Amino acid sequence: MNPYPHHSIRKVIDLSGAWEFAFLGALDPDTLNLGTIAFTERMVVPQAFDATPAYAGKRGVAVYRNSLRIPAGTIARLRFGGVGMWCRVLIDGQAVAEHSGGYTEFWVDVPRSQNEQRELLVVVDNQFSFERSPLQEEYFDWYHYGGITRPVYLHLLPETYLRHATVRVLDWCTGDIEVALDLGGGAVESLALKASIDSTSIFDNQVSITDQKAVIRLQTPDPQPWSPEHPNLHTLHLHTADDDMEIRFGLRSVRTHGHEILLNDVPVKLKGICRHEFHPQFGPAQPPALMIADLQQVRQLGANFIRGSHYPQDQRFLDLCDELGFLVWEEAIGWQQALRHFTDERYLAAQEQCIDEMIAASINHPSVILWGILNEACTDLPESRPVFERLLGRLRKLDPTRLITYADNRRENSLCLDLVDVVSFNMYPGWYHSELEDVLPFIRKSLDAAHKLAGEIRPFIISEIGADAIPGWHDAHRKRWTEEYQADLLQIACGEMMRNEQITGISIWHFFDFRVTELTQRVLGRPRSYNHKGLMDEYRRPKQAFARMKAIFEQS
Ligand code: ADA
Repeated sequence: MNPYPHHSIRKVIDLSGAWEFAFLGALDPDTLNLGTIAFTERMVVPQAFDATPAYAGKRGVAVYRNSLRIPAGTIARLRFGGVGMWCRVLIDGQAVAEHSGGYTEFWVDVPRSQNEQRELLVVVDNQFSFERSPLQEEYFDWYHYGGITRPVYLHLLPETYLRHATVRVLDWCTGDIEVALDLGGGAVESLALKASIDSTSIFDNQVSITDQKAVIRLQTPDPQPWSPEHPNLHTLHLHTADDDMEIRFGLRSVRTHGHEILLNDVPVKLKGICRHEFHPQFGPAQPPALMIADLQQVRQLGANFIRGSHYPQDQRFLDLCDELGFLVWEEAIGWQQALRHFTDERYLAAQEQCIDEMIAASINHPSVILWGILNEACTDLPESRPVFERLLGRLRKLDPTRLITYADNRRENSLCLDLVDVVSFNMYPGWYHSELEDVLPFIRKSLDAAHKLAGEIRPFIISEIGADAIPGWHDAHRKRWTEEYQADLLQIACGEMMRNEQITGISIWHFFDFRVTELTQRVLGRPRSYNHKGLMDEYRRPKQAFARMKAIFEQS
């Protein structure tokens, strides 16, 4: 199951499998003597090495080794789906790239050589270091794993190749689209290009190229709109003399109207969950079987919406959401950022890179309807507003076709709510404060605040609400930590969401229980070092709340 874009002419080698591996311990990756490493072990790619028994809980430097066979003098690039948390890539002992931020896709150019047998080394570091990995810190409320956690592919390329293509839907009814092409390799002034949609040839012409870019307009034959009910996908096949690229796209529009989100001009209620990429045996390196199993259970829940919290998603998961008709909120990484982050230019540059990489990878997924940033940052402080203007502005500039939002927990004290298309509040009445009887008034007060602060009526999402429940803990008192209390609280929240037309949606925190940080000041509220706000336990065994929410979501 390879992520789109696909290729039928271009040679692409999937490097998934058991790579040579060595764990070197907690040292500085700049002090490595790579020539002395004994690769006595194996580690599967993709996998989080610290989700395996031998390295559970370990933090340090690991080195992966693989060999590449590249015809002499050929241009080649490596496509990494994601490496946690920092990595340095070396070819034949020469450092060619570094990357931090474990949840975004990145490409590495392989230096050309007359040798056909090449050595690939990936030095990975899962130690927290603001220097090396400013986007991931130990205080976040999820466990940060290390390793090559998403697939790696080797692309063998012609002198001029198709580097990236964006499909922009101009009219979801007529199927009128615009395709923006980026070329790589040798500069050209024109390119012989063929294009077909769903195997019908619709373009065969010379395209003029400026600065390695070109834009063409195409008409989808037999246009079929994409929607959750009918997730019709069209396949665009681009073809040059010696390269090709196959992209899928969906004919749909998403916009707001007052408190409504309109999908193809029809109001949609977002009934969903927040989902980390996590499993006890794989960490964030979710096998396709797990992705499909999770989506089966999203469907069983009667949900149509997934907030990919709190970082860019695996492209294969988004491909499945496209095919199965789920609506997705995808966000750049963030967790309770403070002023020390917002006054650090390196941090802000790293956030911009995360946004750029997220949008470059996900721009063609019809399932993604919302872009987000910076979960629960300090939006009550004036200094945060320019940062939100800068990063939200970047989202808008890179993709004016989708809605933008962010999850705010400053709520009535927020200074940034007028900057988004959709106002989203995280709230925990009845859990961290107040009691069950306060949940409904709190939701209604929050909605009023959102309307006042946003300057006008906008769609409003409860982007997080929930309660911890220890799996299997039932008690006549029905108090905190019981499955009953969690279900009682969520029943109030989801019932209000369904009844109140000014609440456009909900993403319950959380789909399943998941491992969190082991920092003392946090872990004392997290039995077993787990966050137990899941509707299911970490092995996806439903708690009482699952059935209770299903009954509510399935109401018309
Ligand atoms: C916050 C945060 C989540 C999680 C949640 C909780 O809203 O966004 O990641 O930590 O609280 O369980 O307390």
